[in-house]
Amino acid sequence: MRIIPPTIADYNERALAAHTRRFEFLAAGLDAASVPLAADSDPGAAGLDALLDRLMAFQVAIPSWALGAGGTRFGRFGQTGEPRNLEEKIEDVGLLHTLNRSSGAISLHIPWDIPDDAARIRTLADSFGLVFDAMNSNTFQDPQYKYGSLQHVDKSVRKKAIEHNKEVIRYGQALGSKCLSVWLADGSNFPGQLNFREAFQNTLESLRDIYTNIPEDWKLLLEYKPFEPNFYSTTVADWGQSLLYISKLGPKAFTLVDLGHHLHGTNIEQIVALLLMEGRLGGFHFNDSKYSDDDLTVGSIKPYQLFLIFCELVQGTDHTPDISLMIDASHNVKDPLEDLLQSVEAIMIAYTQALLVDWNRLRLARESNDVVAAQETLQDAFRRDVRPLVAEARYRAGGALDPLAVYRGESVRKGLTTERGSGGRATGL
Ligand SMILES: [Mn+2]
Repeated sequence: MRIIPPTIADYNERALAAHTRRFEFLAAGLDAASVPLAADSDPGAAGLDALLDRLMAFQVAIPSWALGAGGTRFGRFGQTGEPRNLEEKIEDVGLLHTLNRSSGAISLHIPWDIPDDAARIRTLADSFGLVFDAMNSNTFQDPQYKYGSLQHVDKSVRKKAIEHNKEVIRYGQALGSKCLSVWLADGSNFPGQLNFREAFQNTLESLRDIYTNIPEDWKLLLEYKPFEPNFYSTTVADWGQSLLYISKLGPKAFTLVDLGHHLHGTNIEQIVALLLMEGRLGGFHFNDSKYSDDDLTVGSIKPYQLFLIFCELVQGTDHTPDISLMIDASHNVKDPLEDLLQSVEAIMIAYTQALLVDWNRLRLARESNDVVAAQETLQDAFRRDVRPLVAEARYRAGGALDPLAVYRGESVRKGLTTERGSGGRATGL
């Protein structure tokens, strides 16, 4: 199912007058305060236009495993019209991108989404304006990985996991990806089960073997997670451990931060700041959580944390560091495509708010230890309703002023169900 530009234009036309009122009101306020971003933007662009250009250029990758219903340990409630193969997953991401113009990349997971005919898959993705973001390997499902993969005490199991990662790189090269993303379930459930030092050394040796196969213009991203599926120790448990591995690997290795992979109360924005400072932040997995790795819709629980993370991302000399940004969420009770539209919108809002922080005022407040002014400065930006700016950027890029309204108005899920049936199940966990 495709949504064609004239359909979007129809919806936009009906919403335009109300949108223009809201946008012009907000823009007038921004002019008065002068958009802080203007200082280091393209000199030819006015402040507001430069801001909108940044929003239009900003893209978030959609993972191929997020297009069907997720599940819990207790049950899974399937979604009708789920994509039955990689082609249909690409069509779904294409649909999202057509609506919001900010979902222009797809991230594949091997072996769930093997591109048998890479040339054909690339052509299909290209027809939607999609590129291939990070390739994700999987060394946690095969029965041989019961006691770990890259850390395994048996060299033949380590070898199998290494070869799998090399295969994922080859698939990625055929698709034009530039990045291998590694998350390991390796660890232990009980004290005594694992020799921590040997597990680390085995993992490092395995990663080194994989690293020698990383092409020159590629990155290797190493994701960390404190617990689950193992509940006593995890072999890449936190950002310090990830940084330790990648520092030993070389300049093409980077840490990946998944928002759900932290213990309660962890200051994620500080981790982001330090990894950026060291030039070792390579990727991001966006989601939200109340308790742990809940994989809920981005911005649904802790939008202020998301904003503070974007404040770190946009600070410094480079507003758009070359990092891989992806949503990594699971949809148990929502239509996955609606959930993804909400997640991308939340990311765009946090990004816009961060761009609107008065960084000069914040610096002065910090330098004079004016704690109140520092907090006020950040919250001035956070409490601003920037949705008309995000909508305007989407509109200028050819997308829908209100993507969800078009999605629902066009009964997309019903259309997908008619096309694909109601019994299908997308590959994934
Ligand atoms: Mn993740």
